[in-house]
Amino acid sequence: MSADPYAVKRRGLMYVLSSPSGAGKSTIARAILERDAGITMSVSATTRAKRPGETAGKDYEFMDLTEFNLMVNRQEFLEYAKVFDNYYGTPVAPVLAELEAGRDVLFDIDWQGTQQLAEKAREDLVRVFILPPTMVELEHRLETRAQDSAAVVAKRMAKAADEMTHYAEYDYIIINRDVENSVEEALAVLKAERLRRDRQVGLGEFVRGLRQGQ
Ligand SMILES: Nc1nc2c(ncn2[C@@H]2O[C@H](COP(=O)(O)OP(=O)(O)OP(=O)(O)O)[C@@H](O)[C@H]2O)c(=O)[nH]1
Ligand SMILES: [Mg+2]
Repeated sequence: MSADPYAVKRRGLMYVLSSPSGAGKSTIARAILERDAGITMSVSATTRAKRPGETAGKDYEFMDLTEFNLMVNRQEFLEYAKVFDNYYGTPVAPVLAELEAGRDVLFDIDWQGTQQLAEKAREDLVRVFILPPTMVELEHRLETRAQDSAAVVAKRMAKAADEMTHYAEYDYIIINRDVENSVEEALAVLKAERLRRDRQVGLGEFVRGLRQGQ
C-alpha cells in the first residue's frame, strides 16, 4: 500500500456508502477521498444524462442503454441496478486492480447494489448507511441542490422513506446532523476496519519477524 518498509501487507476493503437521496452521501464521499490517500472512488457507469458540472470518466462513465447492456452481457459489472429511471453499474476491472494492490475502494451505490456486493464479497465489504436528521432537512437539501426539477425532487422524497428501511442491511449507521462530524465518523469506521486482523494478511510474517528480533 505504501513505501513504508514496516507496513504490514493487507487486503483492500470495499467501503460502501448508501443513503436516501439528499442525505449527504456524495459530500461525505468527496471528503473521505480528500482526506485519506489510501482509498479511491469506484467510478460507476450510468445511462443517465450528464449534469452541468459533472465530468465524464470522473463522476460517471456516461453511456447509452445499448452500451450499458453490452457491458452487462460481457459480465463487466460487479453489480448493477435500475435506480429511478436509469441504470447504474460498477465496472469490475478497476475495483479488482485496486483491491489486489492492497488499496481500498469507495462505492456510492444504492441498497440494491450493496446487496449484490454482499453476495459476492461479504468478507471485504464495509457497509455504511447515512440517514438524514429529519425529513424536513432532507427535503430542504433536495430543493437547495437545485439540479433537479420540482417533479424529480418530489419523486425522490417519495422514494426516500422506502429507501430508509434498508438501513438494517448495513454495518454502520451515520445520522448526518453535521457534515464535518459525519465525515469524521465515516473516517473512523475506515480506520477501524483497516485494523481488522483478517484484513492484515501480512501479520504472520510481521510477527515472525518480531520474534526473530527484527
Ligand atoms: N447499484 C448502483 N447504484 C449506483 C451506482 N452509481 C450510483 N448509484 C446510485 O444511484 C443513485 C442516483 O445517483 P445520481 O444519479 O448520481 O443522483 P444523486 O443526485 O447523486 O442522488 P443521491 O446520491 O441519491 O442524492 C444514488 O443513490 C447512487 O448511490 C452503481 O454503480 N450501482
Ligand atoms: Mg449522489
